[in-house]
Amino acid sequence: MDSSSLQQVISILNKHQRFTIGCHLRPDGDAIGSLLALGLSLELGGKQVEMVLPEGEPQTYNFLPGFERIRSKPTFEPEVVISVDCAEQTRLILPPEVFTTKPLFVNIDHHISNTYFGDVNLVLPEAAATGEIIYKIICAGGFPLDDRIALALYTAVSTDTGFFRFSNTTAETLSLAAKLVETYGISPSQIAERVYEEKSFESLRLLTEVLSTLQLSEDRRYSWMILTQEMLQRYPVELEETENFVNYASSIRGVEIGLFFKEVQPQDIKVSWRSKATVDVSRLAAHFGGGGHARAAGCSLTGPMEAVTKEVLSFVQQYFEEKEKAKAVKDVFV
Ligand SMILES: [Mn+2]
Repeated sequence: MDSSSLQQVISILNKHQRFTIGCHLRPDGDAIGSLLALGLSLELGGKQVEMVLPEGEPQTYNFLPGFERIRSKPTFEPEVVISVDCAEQTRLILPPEVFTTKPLFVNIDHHISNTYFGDVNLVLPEAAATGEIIYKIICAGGFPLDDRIALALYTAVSTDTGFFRFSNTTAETLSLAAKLVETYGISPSQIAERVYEEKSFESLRLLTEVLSTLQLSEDRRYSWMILTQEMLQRYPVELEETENFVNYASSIRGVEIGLFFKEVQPQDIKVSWRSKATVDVSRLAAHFGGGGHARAAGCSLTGPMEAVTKEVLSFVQQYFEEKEKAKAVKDVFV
């Protein structure tokens, strides 16, 4: 645990008055939850805060108190800009004008691939969610915590752990969740229902199309699916609603890597990677300029779907072949 940067962040939050907070492109529950938890806590402590998401907030999280306070444009000049849950500056969706007065730049995140782009960086890859780090800051710094903030934190932590199913779920994660439920009356079933179980009809129809593209490699070690612009035109849904589709590919028994190729714009293919305990997909995604976590990562490639899938799949195939070879060498010598 990086206690010196934790203390540094706390003293910055105490010392300054005006904060602008932003998070990553296409924000998920952890990004929105962390943004709101930190923003509302600072505000409750008497600070001036602007939470900014320029491209329109994902409506999945509109039940969170304070959601209506998120602005699409910044209106003031901050002393401090804080990025939450964002691994690299290019993915931060704050407009450039928030940096005109050269504010102090604070980077709070848990992605192992974080590029330490801030003036101060609090990056804890062992944290299951950035929400967990925000909670640490609030507790260690004695910042206010109320029902609204607790709900934002619970949403951050529960969504980034797949509702406490993923391998990043630790005793610390569960005790944080328990504390929030016990003290602030949060209903885990209500949040799970709202965020996880409630789906649109169109997104389920789209899922049937995506599942019909499901393929399995010859060695049955990796599996993949695709989503084309044409499918999206038939069933127009927010891309965030397709976020969990990739889990079907990785859920196949024996499969070590699941891949999902999404044509988010013509020629712009986003690739989601999921793995089980044996493969660190953040390293494979990094080969294509992406990143993320060991079990969940992403990258983007430009080109037609067919060329992109071919390139990525042959890289994955090669990865497994080299792994086999290395294992064979070890078996001979050990
Ligand atoms: Mn996160």
